[in-house]
Amino acid sequence: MDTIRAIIFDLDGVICFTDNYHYQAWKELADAEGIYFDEKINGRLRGVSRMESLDIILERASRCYTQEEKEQLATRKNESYVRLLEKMSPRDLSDEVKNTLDTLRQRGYKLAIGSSSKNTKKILKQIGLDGYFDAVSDGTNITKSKPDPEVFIKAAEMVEEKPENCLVVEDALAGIDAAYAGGFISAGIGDAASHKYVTYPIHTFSDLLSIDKL
Ligand code: B16
Ligand code: MG
Repeated sequence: MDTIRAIIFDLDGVICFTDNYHYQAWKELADAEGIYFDEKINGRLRGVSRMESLDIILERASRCYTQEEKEQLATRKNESYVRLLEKMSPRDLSDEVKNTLDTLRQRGYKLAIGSSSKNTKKILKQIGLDGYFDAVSDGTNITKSKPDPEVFIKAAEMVEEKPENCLVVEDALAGIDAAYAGGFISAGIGDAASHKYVTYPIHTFSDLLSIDKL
């Protein structure tokens, strides 16, 4: 097996949790448009880009939306979501996550973010991790979102490591698909722990410290 030199973390669902804010913002939009939306459908949006999330929500719509209307809806949702993100603070970063990151850094690993979110830098700032990571690859520097491996490949390039020397940590099935497609070793938490392609299923974030290769 290859040596791990860098760890690439998904953001939402791994480092912090913004699911509920996504839910509130999509729900407000869906209600205004008269489209059925619930928490189960929200679960399908995990790790998926903003426009692909909108397409999932519009599966329940009673009419077709033009591309221009879809872009307006996505903008409206994002404006609500960004307002909700203002509520986040360093209290939204758990001691478990922060202590684990610090220990991995002390062990000499390069630490990077690989997130589909275009709001990654804002979220990192809100939770007090602005400038913490060696590299941030996110929705602003990719053309294809997960399950395409682009976001992780860009992160590996930023830290100057090959995919086989990087561990990807993910909570979304699409994220493990992306890691596998890119030739990365992976650790899966939550839903992602039972993915057939996950290398290391983990129960809680600090379990990373017990992975034999780390
Ligand atoms: P935005 P991750 C993902 O973040 C979220 O899980 C997903 O629900 C969201 O649609 C996506 O970011 C895009 O977010 O609208 O902020 O660009 O899990 O890849 O860190
Ligand atoms: Mg995620």
